[in-house]
Amino acid sequence: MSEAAEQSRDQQTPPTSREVVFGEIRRLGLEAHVLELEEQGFTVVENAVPQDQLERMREVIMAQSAEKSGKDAIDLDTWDGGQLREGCYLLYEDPVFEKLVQNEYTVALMQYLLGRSMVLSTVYSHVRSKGDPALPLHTDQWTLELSNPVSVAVANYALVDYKKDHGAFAVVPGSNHMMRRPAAKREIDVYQNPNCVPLEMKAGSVVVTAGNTWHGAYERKVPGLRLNAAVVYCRSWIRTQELIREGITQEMLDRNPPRFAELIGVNNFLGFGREGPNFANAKPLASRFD
Ligand SMILES: O=C(O)CCC(=O)C(=O)O
Repeated sequence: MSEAAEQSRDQQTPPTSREVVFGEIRRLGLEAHVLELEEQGFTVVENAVPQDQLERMREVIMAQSAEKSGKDAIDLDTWDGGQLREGCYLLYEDPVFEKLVQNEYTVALMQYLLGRSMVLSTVYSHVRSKGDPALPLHTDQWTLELSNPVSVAVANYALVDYKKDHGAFAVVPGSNHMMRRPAAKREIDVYQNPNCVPLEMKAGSVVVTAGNTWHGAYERKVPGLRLNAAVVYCRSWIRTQELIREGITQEMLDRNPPRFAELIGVNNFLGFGREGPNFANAKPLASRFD
């Protein structure tokens, strides 16, 4: 083959997954975050979400939470009326969450952890108010066995400033290496576990956590609300937490880039009916894209 033909063949060859995944990590300057994910099991990216997006997400979550909790209105800074319901199925609540699930920092780190064929599992909000108990340490990998590489990972966006006594995210650095879930009471309780630390981060930051890392949340001890957006991704063969693929509309697909459809899992050939599987749509699962 001539040099030109070889060059042309090379130009036509799609990049491998390794090239795409690490290319994105380098383009976004996330190399140190990848190392941190390996070493600590989590990493924080600051300023991952702009202010206007934060505000819209807070509005939508509070509206859903108030409605489900049977309250007329709830105030972010002053709420002191007890426990409130979570926000969930948020992808279908407002297009602002379509943007969130495609956040380039998160997607780059998630692709590193889960491969490019990963799918979205849930877009959820833990709404913490005064008097809510601490959330015990746990892992998010709900499959029977923990694994490394992981099969599940979560991006927790801080939608307000996080402080320990305001209900901050809690994590045990390095727990990803233990390859087991916390068991004893002293291990599970965020206040009793001596290795558990609060992530005191600014609104707009995201903490990406591997599925085998122990994490939870501290109690909120003051009025007002601690809001997050917990966006979970998993490997394409795992059952998603929310009915993500089932809820998608053509309008949503039309207004987003093709990568969105892949994340939603619409190209996943699993879950077919009488019409049979559509292997043509399963291309993203081919080896160069795993
Ligand atoms: O409320 C929190 O910050 C904890 C969230 C959490 O545990 C999770 O997303 O799995």
